[in-house]
Amino acid sequence: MGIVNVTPDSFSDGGHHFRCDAALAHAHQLMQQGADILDIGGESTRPSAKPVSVQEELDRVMPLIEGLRGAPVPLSVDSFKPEVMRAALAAGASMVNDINALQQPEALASVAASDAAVCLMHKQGNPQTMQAQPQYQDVVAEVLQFLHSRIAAIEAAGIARERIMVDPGFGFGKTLEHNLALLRGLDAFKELGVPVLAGLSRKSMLGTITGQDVEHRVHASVAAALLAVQRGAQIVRVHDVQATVDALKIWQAVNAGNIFATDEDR
Ligand code: 7PM
Repeated sequence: MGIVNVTPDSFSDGGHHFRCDAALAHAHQLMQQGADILDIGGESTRPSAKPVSVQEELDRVMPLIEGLRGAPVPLSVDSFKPEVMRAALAAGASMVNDINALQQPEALASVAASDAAVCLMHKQGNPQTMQAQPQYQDVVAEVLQFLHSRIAAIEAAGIARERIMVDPGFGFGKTLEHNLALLRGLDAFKELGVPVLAGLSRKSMLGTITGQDVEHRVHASVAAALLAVQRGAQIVRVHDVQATVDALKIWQAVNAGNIFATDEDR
């Protein structure tokens, strides 16, 4: 899953039209590099980010979704706002990536009224405060428990299991130790019986470990994506599609000749 952010800090200067053209070109580049899904977002979840109005988010995201209509890969809308979900799905997006895991009733209803897929992500707290003091007794068990209960609620709302994927939400109310425990224990999420998505790309946990700033976390991100896939992630949400695809091709080539690999590994 290739990340396409349409925020003023992602494609700076040049005004709205320039930003949209640049994002569209970026989306095409990611598809060429092998992205199987595009995740299109108009609001930064960065802790210090200013909240964006529904209208502003629509203005950012909709031209891109309309411009990508007919693209050969599914389009995911990265939003927790029901209005943005509905508009994006009506314009051809086929997946919702909601960092709130459809806990807002209107968001749940918006997806239920469509036939779109949905990614349910775990977070502790909200983006403004979540990194202040994350606390868990057993982070893997608690995140699993949350995702279990969200899957149940969402199935009860009439959304078939086949449409659901889950995400432990790396960096969302988690310390470095919590993030590492989740990555180490990612295999456990298979028990949920739906695909697992992992988002580690360029995250601050990688900066903490390597000492690299956000512009220089490509290598760490590729390593993290590969480790996540080895532990059962079916989808990795990444900025650096080419580098990640190359790494995964090597992994797949090695696995293809491994008589001990399970079908799942392939
Ligand atoms: C600042 C802080 C900017 C954090 C951007 C971010 C995920 C996601 C994000 C994830 C799913 C980033 C994050 N992360 N959606 N949206 N899973 N499903 O690094 O891990 O992209 S925003």
